[in-house]
Amino acid sequence: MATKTPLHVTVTGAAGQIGYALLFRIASGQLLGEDQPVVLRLLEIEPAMGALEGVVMELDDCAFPLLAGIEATSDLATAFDGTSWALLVGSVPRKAGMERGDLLSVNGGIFKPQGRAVAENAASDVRVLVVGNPCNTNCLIARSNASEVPADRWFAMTRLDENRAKSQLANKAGVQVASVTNLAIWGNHSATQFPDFANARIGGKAAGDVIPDDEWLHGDFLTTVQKRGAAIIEARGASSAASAANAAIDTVVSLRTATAPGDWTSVAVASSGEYGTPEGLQFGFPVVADGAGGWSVAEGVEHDDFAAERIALTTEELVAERKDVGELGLLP
Ligand code: NAX
Repeated sequence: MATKTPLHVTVTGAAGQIGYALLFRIASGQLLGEDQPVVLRLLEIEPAMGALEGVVMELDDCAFPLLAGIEATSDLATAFDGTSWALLVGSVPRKAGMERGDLLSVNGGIFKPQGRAVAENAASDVRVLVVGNPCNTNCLIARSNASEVPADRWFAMTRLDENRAKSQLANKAGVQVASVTNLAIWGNHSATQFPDFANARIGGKAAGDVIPDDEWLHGDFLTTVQKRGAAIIEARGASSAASAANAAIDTVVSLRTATAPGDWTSVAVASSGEYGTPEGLQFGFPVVADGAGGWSVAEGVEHDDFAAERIALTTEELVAERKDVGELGLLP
């Protein structure tokens, strides 16, 4: 029997498709461990409260031994009260005809107050993972409006891209995906991201030595990973949900447990200027976790001209997004 004090976990957009794939796994212990009871704090907008009620009924019907309570609410203060992990999933996806500025503006309206609500209500050890797109800049908005919460507690999700890239490399090499390590996603979770195949390793060897197909690595591999989200929408008629929920779980587990020696994990963090990245951007880096809640950007990763050009492009996009949301008055 679990004897630990329950930790509160907030999920926003809890009645959405990622929420549906995520909540049951959190309640079963896959997020914080099999000896850690959790209280789920579920945020939705008013029109989705009915659907959320149904999800809560299903959670009840699972009789999860670790689920110590459920709070379903449309009130920000209640949703973030005492929370230790806030998974910000709910956002408004880009619709046909929407310009980037519209998207940033609509979502800024969500993430600015949520940032404040985290600062005012969360537990002192709170960590925040933003999944809702555009996740890097949404995270930047929330973090910038919550200066009481240290910058190193804010994360935006690039792990789905890492997992996609590892799977592509493993399939091409004909090996198990677990043998692919050191796969970093640099920059923005968008089509400009750079999945760094040159520093990836397969069974401990450089990926380029195991897959001696430069044309594929520089071409189809990159575009497949960058456009995987669109390919899933095309095939499924709906965007990635189970794989996104899985990546959110992977991100949290990788941040709270020690990274294997020599390896790293992909997550977008507040840049302190590492690798020449402008300070303060929420930027995808290779990250090493110490197992005690701390993390650092992996040092000494080298890039050739091809990689440097790609990283410059994704950096430019994030700088432009920051400028846009600044002009919209979303950054203090
Ligand atoms: P859904 O549209 O199924 O669910 C979103 C839910 O958020 C809805 O139930 C909606 O009512 C709720 N919501 C909207 N505004 C809210 C607010 N202000 N407060 C609380 N809840 C609110 O989308 P879903 O497929 O679950 O995707 C959620 C987000 O994840 C989207 O922004 C999507 O683009 C993003 N993704 C991010 C990924 C990543 O790797 N970072 C990959 C998957 C996904 O595309």
